[in-house]
Amino acid sequence: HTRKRLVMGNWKMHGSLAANAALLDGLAAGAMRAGETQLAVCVPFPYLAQAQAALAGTPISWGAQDVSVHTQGAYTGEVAPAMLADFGVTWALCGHSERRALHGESSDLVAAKAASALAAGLTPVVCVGETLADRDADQVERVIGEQLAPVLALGAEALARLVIAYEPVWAIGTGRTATPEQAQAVHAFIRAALAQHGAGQTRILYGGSVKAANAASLFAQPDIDGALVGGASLVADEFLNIAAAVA
Ligand code: G2H
Repeated sequence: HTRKRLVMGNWKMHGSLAANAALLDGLAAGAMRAGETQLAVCVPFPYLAQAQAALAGTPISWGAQDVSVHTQGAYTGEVAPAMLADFGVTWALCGHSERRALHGESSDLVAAKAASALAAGLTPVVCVGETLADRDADQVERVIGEQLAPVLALGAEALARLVIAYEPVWAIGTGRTATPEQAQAVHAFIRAALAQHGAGQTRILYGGSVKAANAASLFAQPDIDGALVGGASLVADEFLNIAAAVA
Protein backbone atom coordinates (compact mmCIF):
# COMPACT_ATOMS: atom_id res chain seq x y z
CA HIS A 1 0.00 0.00 0.00
CA THR A 2 1.76 3.17 -1.16
CA ARG A 3 -0.69 5.77 0.18
CA LYS A 4 -0.26 6.74 3.83
CA ARG A 5 -3.10 5.25 5.88
CA LEU A 6 -5.35 7.57 7.82
CA VAL A 7 -7.69 6.68 10.67
CA MET A 8 -9.91 9.64 11.56
CA GLY A 9 -12.41 9.88 14.39
CA ASN A 10 -15.65 11.79 13.93
CA TRP A 11 -16.97 12.50 17.40
CA LYS A 12 -20.19 13.98 15.99
CA MET A 13 -22.16 15.86 18.71
CA HIS A 14 -20.69 13.97 21.64
CA GLY A 15 -18.40 15.03 24.47
CA SER A 16 -17.84 17.45 27.33
CA LEU A 17 -14.70 19.09 28.67
CA ALA A 18 -14.33 16.31 31.23
CA ALA A 19 -15.04 13.38 28.90
CA ASN A 20 -12.84 14.82 26.14
CA ALA A 21 -9.92 15.28 28.54
CA ALA A 22 -9.92 11.57 29.35
CA LEU A 23 -10.36 10.56 25.72
CA LEU A 24 -7.65 12.91 24.39
CA ASP A 25 -5.20 11.84 27.09
CA GLY A 26 -5.86 8.18 26.26
CA LEU A 27 -5.27 8.84 22.57
CA ALA A 28 -2.09 10.80 23.15
CA ALA A 29 -0.75 8.13 25.49
CA GLY A 30 -1.41 5.29 23.03
CA ALA A 31 -0.67 7.05 19.74
CA MET A 32 2.46 5.01 19.07
CA ARG A 33 0.26 1.93 18.60
CA ALA A 34 -0.81 3.36 15.25
CA GLY A 35 2.66 2.80 13.80
CA GLU A 36 2.90 4.43 10.38
CA THR A 37 -0.83 5.12 10.26
CA GLN A 38 -1.85 8.75 10.58
CA LEU A 39 -4.35 9.51 13.39
CA ALA A 40 -6.82 12.38 13.56
CA VAL A 41 -9.97 13.40 15.43
CA CYS A 42 -12.76 15.72 14.26
CA VAL A 43 -14.29 17.36 17.32
CA PRO A 44 -17.22 19.75 17.87
CA PHE A 45 -16.23 23.41 17.27
CA PRO A 46 -16.20 24.50 20.95
CA TYR A 47 -13.62 21.84 21.77
CA LEU A 48 -11.07 22.69 19.08
CA ALA A 49 -8.97 24.66 21.58
CA GLN A 50 -9.09 21.75 23.99
CA ALA A 51 -8.01 19.32 21.26
CA GLN A 52 -5.21 21.68 20.23
CA ALA A 53 -3.93 21.96 23.81
CA ALA A 54 -4.06 18.20 24.38
CA LEU A 55 -2.71 17.05 21.01
CA ALA A 56 -0.12 19.66 20.00
CA GLY A 57 3.24 17.92 19.96
CA THR A 58 1.67 14.46 19.58
CA PRO A 59 1.40 12.60 16.24
CA ILE A 60 -2.40 13.08 16.34
CA SER A 61 -3.92 15.93 14.32
CA TRP A 62 -7.38 17.45 14.82
CA GLY A 63 -10.14 18.77 12.64
CA ALA A 64 -13.65 20.19 12.44
CA GLN A 65 -16.85 18.46 11.37
CA ASP A 66 -17.96 21.20 9.00
CA VAL A 67 -16.70 24.49 7.55
CA SER A 68 -18.33 27.55 6.07
CA VAL A 69 -18.21 28.22 2.36
CA HIS A 70 -17.79 31.92 3.24
CA THR A 71 -14.62 33.59 4.48
CA GLN A 72 -16.29 36.15 6.81
CA GLY A 73 -19.37 38.29 7.17
CA ALA A 74 -23.01 38.19 8.19
CA TYR A 75 -23.40 34.42 8.40
CA THR A 76 -24.75 33.79 11.89
CA GLY A 77 -23.71 30.46 13.29
CA GLU A 78 -21.18 29.66 10.58
CA VAL A 79 -17.47 29.02 11.21
CA ALA A 80 -14.94 30.30 8.67
CA PRO A 81 -12.02 28.16 7.54
CA ALA A 82 -9.50 30.78 8.74
CA MET A 83 -11.06 30.52 12.22
CA LEU A 84 -10.36 26.79 12.16
CA ALA A 85 -6.80 27.47 11.04
CA ASP A 86 -6.42 29.74 14.09
CA PHE A 87 -6.85 26.64 16.25
CA GLY A 88 -4.27 24.55 14.42
CA VAL A 89 -6.89 22.58 12.55
CA THR A 90 -5.71 20.27 9.75
CA TRP A 91 -8.97 18.69 8.57
CA ALA A 92 -12.52 19.74 7.79
CA LEU A 93 -15.24 17.20 7.08
CA CYS A 94 -17.38 18.38 4.16
CA GLY A 95 -20.77 16.93 3.30
CA HIS A 96 -21.06 14.23 5.92
CA SER A 97 -24.31 12.37 5.18
CA GLU A 98 -25.83 13.83 8.35
CA ARG A 99 -25.18 17.35 6.99
CA ARG A 100 -26.60 16.38 3.60
CA ALA A 101 -29.69 14.72 5.08
CA LEU A 102 -30.44 16.89 8.13
CA HIS A 103 -29.21 20.27 6.85
CA GLY A 104 -30.04 20.00 3.17
CA GLU A 105 -26.45 20.37 1.94
CA SER A 106 -26.24 19.88 -1.82
CA SER A 107 -23.29 18.35 -3.62
CA ASP A 108 -22.50 21.76 -5.12
CA LEU A 109 -22.37 23.33 -1.64
CA VAL A 110 -20.21 20.47 -0.36
CA ALA A 111 -17.71 20.99 -3.18
CA ALA A 112 -17.71 24.74 -2.51
CA LYS A 113 -16.96 24.04 1.15
CA ALA A 114 -14.06 21.84 0.09
CA ALA A 115 -12.70 24.68 -2.05
CA SER A 116 -13.16 27.11 0.85
CA ALA A 117 -11.23 24.80 3.19
CA LEU A 118 -8.43 24.34 0.65
CA ALA A 119 -8.08 28.08 0.19
CA ALA A 120 -7.36 28.41 3.93
CA GLY A 121 -4.78 25.63 3.85
CA LEU A 122 -7.04 23.01 5.43
CA THR A 123 -7.50 19.49 4.09
CA PRO A 124 -11.14 18.75 3.27
CA VAL A 125 -12.48 15.26 3.83
CA VAL A 126 -15.35 15.08 1.36
CA CYS A 127 -17.96 12.49 2.32
CA VAL A 128 -20.09 10.64 -0.21
CA GLY A 129 -22.43 7.69 0.11
CA GLU A 130 -25.66 6.12 -1.07
CA THR A 131 -28.83 5.28 0.87
CA LEU A 132 -30.23 1.79 1.17
CA ALA A 133 -32.95 2.73 -1.35
CA ASP A 134 -30.24 3.78 -3.83
CA ARG A 135 -28.42 0.49 -3.34
CA ASP A 136 -31.56 -1.60 -3.66
CA ALA A 137 -32.38 0.23 -6.90
CA ASP A 138 -28.88 -0.42 -8.28
CA GLN A 139 -28.15 3.30 -8.30
CA VAL A 140 -24.93 3.30 -6.26
CA GLU A 141 -22.58 4.48 -9.01
CA ARG A 142 -25.04 7.04 -10.34
CA VAL A 143 -25.54 8.58 -6.89
CA ILE A 144 -21.84 8.55 -5.94
CA GLY A 145 -21.00 9.91 -9.39
CA GLU A 146 -23.41 12.82 -8.92
CA GLN A 147 -22.05 13.60 -5.46
CA LEU A 148 -18.48 13.51 -6.79
CA ALA A 149 -19.04 15.51 -9.99
CA PRO A 150 -18.69 19.04 -8.54
CA VAL A 151 -15.71 17.89 -6.45
CA LEU A 152 -13.96 16.43 -9.51
CA ALA A 153 -14.59 19.74 -11.25
CA LEU A 154 -12.27 21.41 -8.71
CA GLY A 155 -9.42 19.95 -10.76
CA ALA A 156 -6.37 17.76 -10.29
CA GLU A 157 -4.45 20.13 -8.05
CA ALA A 158 -7.31 20.40 -5.57
CA LEU A 159 -8.08 16.69 -5.75
CA ALA A 160 -4.48 15.81 -4.88
CA ARG A 161 -4.82 17.87 -1.68
CA LEU A 162 -8.10 16.48 -0.35
CA VAL A 163 -9.41 13.19 1.01
CA ILE A 164 -12.59 11.37 0.03
CA ALA A 165 -14.62 9.34 2.53
CA TYR A 166 -17.08 6.74 1.29
CA GLU A 167 -19.79 6.21 3.87
CA PRO A 168 -22.80 4.15 2.78
CA VAL A 169 -25.69 5.77 4.68
CA TRP A 170 -27.18 2.37 5.52
CA ALA A 171 -23.98 1.42 7.37
CA ILE A 172 -23.71 4.55 9.52
CA GLY A 173 -24.28 3.98 13.21
CA THR A 174 -26.38 0.93 12.40
CA GLY A 175 -23.84 -1.74 13.27
CA ARG A 176 -24.22 -2.87 9.67
CA THR A 177 -20.87 -2.55 7.87
CA ALA A 178 -20.49 -2.88 4.12
CA THR A 179 -18.61 -6.08 3.38
CA PRO A 180 -14.98 -5.44 2.44
CA GLU A 181 -15.89 -6.45 -1.12
CA GLN A 182 -18.88 -4.06 -1.29
CA ALA A 183 -16.73 -1.24 0.01
CA GLN A 184 -13.82 -2.05 -2.29
CA ALA A 185 -16.12 -2.02 -5.33
CA VAL A 186 -17.22 1.54 -4.60
CA HIS A 187 -13.70 2.64 -3.66
CA ALA A 188 -12.46 1.30 -7.02
CA PHE A 189 -15.21 3.27 -8.78
CA ILE A 190 -14.19 6.45 -6.91
CA ARG A 191 -10.49 5.75 -7.60
CA ALA A 192 -11.20 5.45 -11.33
CA ALA A 193 -13.12 8.75 -11.34
CA LEU A 194 -10.27 10.47 -9.49
CA ALA A 195 -7.70 8.94 -11.86
CA GLN A 196 -9.64 10.25 -14.85
CA HIS A 197 -9.19 13.68 -13.32
CA GLY A 198 -5.48 13.24 -12.73
CA ALA A 199 -5.67 12.33 -9.05
CA GLY A 200 -5.44 8.55 -8.80
CA GLN A 201 -3.46 8.70 -5.54
CA THR A 202 -6.01 10.71 -3.53
CA ARG A 203 -6.78 8.90 -0.31
CA ILE A 204 -10.20 7.26 0.04
CA LEU A 205 -11.42 6.40 3.55
CA TYR A 206 -14.24 4.01 4.39
CA GLY A 207 -16.80 4.94 7.03
CA GLY A 208 -19.81 3.25 8.55
CA SER A 209 -19.73 1.18 11.77
CA VAL A 210 -15.97 0.62 11.56
CA LYS A 211 -14.64 -1.04 14.71
CA ALA A 212 -11.51 -2.92 15.71
CA ALA A 213 -13.12 -6.24 14.84
CA ASN A 214 -13.79 -5.36 11.18
CA ALA A 215 -10.96 -2.91 10.47
CA ALA A 216 -8.31 -5.37 9.29
CA SER A 217 -10.49 -6.93 6.58
CA LEU A 218 -11.50 -3.47 5.31
CA PHE A 219 -7.90 -2.23 5.29
CA ALA A 220 -6.83 -5.32 3.34
CA GLN A 221 -8.68 -3.96 0.30
CA PRO A 222 -6.43 -2.27 -2.27
CA ASP A 223 -8.39 0.98 -2.56
CA ILE A 224 -9.31 1.47 1.11
CA ASP A 225 -6.75 3.89 2.54
CA GLY A 226 -8.14 4.20 6.06
CA ALA A 227 -11.32 4.83 7.98
CA LEU A 228 -13.65 7.56 9.18
CA VAL A 229 -14.86 6.28 12.54
CA GLY A 230 -17.89 7.55 14.46
CA GLY A 231 -19.11 5.64 17.49
CA ALA A 232 -15.92 3.63 17.96
CA SER A 233 -13.82 6.81 18.06
CA LEU A 234 -15.31 7.77 21.44
CA VAL A 235 -13.38 5.01 23.24
CA ALA A 236 -9.60 5.55 23.11
CA ASP A 237 -8.67 1.89 23.24
CA GLU A 238 -11.13 0.86 20.51
CA PHE A 239 -10.06 3.72 18.24
CA LEU A 240 -6.38 2.89 18.71
CA ASN A 241 -7.11 -0.79 18.05
CA ILE A 242 -8.62 0.21 14.69
CA ALA A 243 -5.43 2.03 13.79
CA ALA A 244 -3.33 -0.86 15.09
CA ALA A 245 -5.25 -3.21 12.79
CA VAL A 246 -3.61 -1.50 9.81
CA ALA A 247 -0.12 -1.27 11.25
C1 G2H B 1 -20.27 7.38 9.75
C2 G2H B 1 -19.31 7.11 10.86
C3 G2H B 1 -18.40 8.28 11.10
P1 G2H B 1 -20.19 5.34 12.65
O1 G2H B 1 -21.07 8.53 10.01
O2 G2H B 1 -18.42 9.33 10.19
O3 G2H B 1 -20.05 6.84 12.03
O4 G2H B 1 -18.80 4.77 12.68
O5 G2H B 1 -20.77 5.54 14.03
O6 G2H B 1 -21.07 4.55 11.74
